[in-house]
Amino acid sequence: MGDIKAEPFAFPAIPEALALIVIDMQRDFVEPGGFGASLGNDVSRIMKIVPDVKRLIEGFRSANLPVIHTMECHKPDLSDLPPAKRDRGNPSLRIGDEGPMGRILISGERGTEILSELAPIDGEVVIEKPGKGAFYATEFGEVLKAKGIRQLVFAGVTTEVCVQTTMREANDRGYECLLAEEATESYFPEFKAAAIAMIRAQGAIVGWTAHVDDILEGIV
Ligand code: TIU
Repeated sequence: MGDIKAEPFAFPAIPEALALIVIDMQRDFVEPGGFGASLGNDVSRIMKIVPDVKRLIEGFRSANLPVIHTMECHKPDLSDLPPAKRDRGNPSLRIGDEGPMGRILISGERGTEILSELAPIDGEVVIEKPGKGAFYATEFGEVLKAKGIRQLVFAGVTTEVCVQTTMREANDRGYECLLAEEATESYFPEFKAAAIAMIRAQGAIVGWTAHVDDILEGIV
């Protein structure tokens, strides 16, 4: 392992410091009847990245590098759901309401699960987060510190909401962040393109971006 071909310049991968962070690949964002659909979004766009996310997960597992999953979800009693979040977006179903896949974005419900194709395996950390960013009100920062992880490769959804929020939180905490372009998606193609452009602008001001093939080639 060494440099990974990336934009705006090569990403200096360090094997003992690198981990894959898979953000919120949950049924609620991908399948009809979930939270993403309740906000009026075309969720079919998201399903198309599943094979690339899967390739990336399998590559990290084969290279014996950590894979950490996150889930956006709330406690059944909604004690970690600020009214400002519940009231937002004028959705047909609000967080905590009963939908076709159980209660929307609630821990333990069917719709809140990670897609079965991308399910965590034994030993992989799963971070349940009430916010868009993975550091807020979670053990994520402590887990990274305990494992000596300082470089984060990001996959998951949505690019400009939970992925970008977490990348920005990580960047400010001193982590080097690399976004896998084909393994992330937005409900809005123009937002994905803008997020990728702004992350790597100004000399990687928030981080790097790279193609999945180049990341997989770089981690062997
Ligand atoms: N709505 C949207 O684009 N995203 C979210 O609400 N959460 C995540 O990005 N996971």
